[in-house]
Amino acid sequence: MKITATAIAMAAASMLAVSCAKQAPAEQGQAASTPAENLRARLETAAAEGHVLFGHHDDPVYGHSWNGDEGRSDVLEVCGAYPAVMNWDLGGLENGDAANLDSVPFDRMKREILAQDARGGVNSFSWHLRHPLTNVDSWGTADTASVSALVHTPEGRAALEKSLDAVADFFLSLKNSDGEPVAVIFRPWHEHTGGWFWWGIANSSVDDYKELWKITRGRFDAKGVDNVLWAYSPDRCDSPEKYMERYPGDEYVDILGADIYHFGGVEGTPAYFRDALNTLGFATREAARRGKIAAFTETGCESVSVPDWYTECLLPILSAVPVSYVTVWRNAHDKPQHFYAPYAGHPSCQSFVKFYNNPVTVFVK
Ligand code: BMA
Repeated sequence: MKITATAIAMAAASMLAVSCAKQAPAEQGQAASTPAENLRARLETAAAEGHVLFGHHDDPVYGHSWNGDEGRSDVLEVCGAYPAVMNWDLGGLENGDAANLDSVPFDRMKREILAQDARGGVNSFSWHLRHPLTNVDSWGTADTASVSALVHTPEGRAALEKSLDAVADFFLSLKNSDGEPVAVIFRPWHEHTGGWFWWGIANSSVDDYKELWKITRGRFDAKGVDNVLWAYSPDRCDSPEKYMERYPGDEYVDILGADIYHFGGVEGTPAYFRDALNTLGFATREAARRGKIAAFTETGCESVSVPDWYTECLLPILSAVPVSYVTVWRNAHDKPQHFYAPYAGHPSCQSFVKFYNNPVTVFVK
């Protein structure tokens, strides 16, 4: 039988009930679990049982050859189920834009987040934000003091906090039909070990990067945001020291992840395996040592150009490292080669259906 996220959620809920029942009377008086703690338990259960939730960026709002339709998803059209994780990007929210940097209207995004939550799925967020002071986009790396200006000057700090408040308020506004907060994963300041974002290695000292995280987390905590799990997601790293170099600390992070893409087609396969297994090895070992969750936070092979990529490349990696979820990037509607999940009719559909049917992977109906 195909494992669904709903089944895992039910198992996790019953596990929580058992552990609560075993608590000593003094402990029973403690506050109930937060939404984030419940999501953490679900992800831990998935990994402990050898399951990996499959995720796709912007899955139900556009696909390879459609945009803005309702009830569609390239993944659904290929395998009959939705991804268990949907990733969204908040870039633009900090400026009060009505749509994000890829033109996804935030009101539609919010509707789909709640629908994903209602079907037992999980929502995760990246943030390609504009610089709070200079308004350059995430890829604007000319200013090497771009992080320092935010964490060390009063104007920078105020601008940063304004941007953070927009995201914190968005998360606080996510309520299900019973009025309960919807738990989500937030993955700010991602791929910082690369040099392509203004918070990356070329634009931030180690200490300033950590400070950025601490301010971010502090601002959310001050607003009482308790429905967020925090994910740390470097790009590929060649040593455990590099992986942990800019880790802000256990009190700020719940999920240790890695963003690693398959480049260079078939010839790039050995490098993809090497980098993914190495970096996810660092992530999973550190996560186990620190009582954290591990995840393959972003991956993919553009155009799924390697035959049977899902069964020949991704599945062996997911079977080798105990990650709780994996997310592949988006199927752009306006860039014909820019897609990471197959769409109906693509040659990799058969491999994707095998990937879907494998007992390791989790989707939602
Ligand atoms: C990149 C590409 C861009 C997109 C950006 C932010 O990887 O997909 O087209 O604008 O992510 O989502």
